[in-house]
Amino acid sequence: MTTSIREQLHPLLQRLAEAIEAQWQKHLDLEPYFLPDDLGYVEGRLEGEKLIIQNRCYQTRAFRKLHLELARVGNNLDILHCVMFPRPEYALPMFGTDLVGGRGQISAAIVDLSPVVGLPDSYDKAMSAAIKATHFKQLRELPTWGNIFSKHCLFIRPENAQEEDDFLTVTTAYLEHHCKQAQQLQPNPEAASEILAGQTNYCTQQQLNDKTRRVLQKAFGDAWAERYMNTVLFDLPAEDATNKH
Ligand code: 18B
Repeated sequence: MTTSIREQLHPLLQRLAEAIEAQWQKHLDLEPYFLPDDLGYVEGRLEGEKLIIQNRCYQTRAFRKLHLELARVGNNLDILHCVMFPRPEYALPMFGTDLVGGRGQISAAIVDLSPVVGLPDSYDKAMSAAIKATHFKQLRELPTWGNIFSKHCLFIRPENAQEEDDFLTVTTAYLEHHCKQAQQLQPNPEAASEILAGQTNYCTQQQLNDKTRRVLQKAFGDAWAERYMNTVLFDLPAEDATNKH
């Protein structure tokens, strides 16, 4: 039996999940995207605590896959993960966000629109404007694989309710700008191989995140974690032929 974990998660994760879906519904024409049957809802327990994962995916004209994932490890680790994968004909950055926390405290809140073939001017402007009025006390340092992120990448440990609200506001602004741009953009098939190379680099680097991998390995084992990271979290279009638009 599957149970919804959403209501049990840290309130900031619930609010961010709602904000993401609201932006998607408002600006994009969502169509279903099918994950492999066994990967939509997953429960694992190898060492220690139970890990539950809930995935929601869509596709649109410009996006090969919109992925929102909520996960809970035991009673003390809550995770929200979201990545929007543009189709290779669309010269769009990668929207990504990760919120990790539990027991009332978020330890990592990260959001970015990461360039794959440079960041368009409108993104520079919108992201600078969104972040300008904020002040976060605990900025966190990116790991070396994080060289894929833009200079507007926000990576913090929010200290209080105000900072949580500000993170939500910035994330929503980044996302709204991105959805609006995506709706207007015309495809450019000639750029597809360059865009695909940029997306491949993004996914290859994200797969180096040992903190993500370790959580998955502990609950599901090494092989499953590897498959999950490269078919669900950071996959590339070639592995995706069943989801043709
Ligand atoms: N990630 N995160 O998504 N990760 O997926 N995440 C952590 O306080 C999971 C993304 C990012 O400091 C941590 O240190 C699991 C995307 C960065 O070395 C844990 C899943 C982005 C760090 C997890 C998941 C992203 C990080 C440690 C699948 C950015 C810091 C928390 C559901 C767009 C890495 C902490 C470092 C950290 C776990 C970034 C436990 C299991 C899309 C930069």
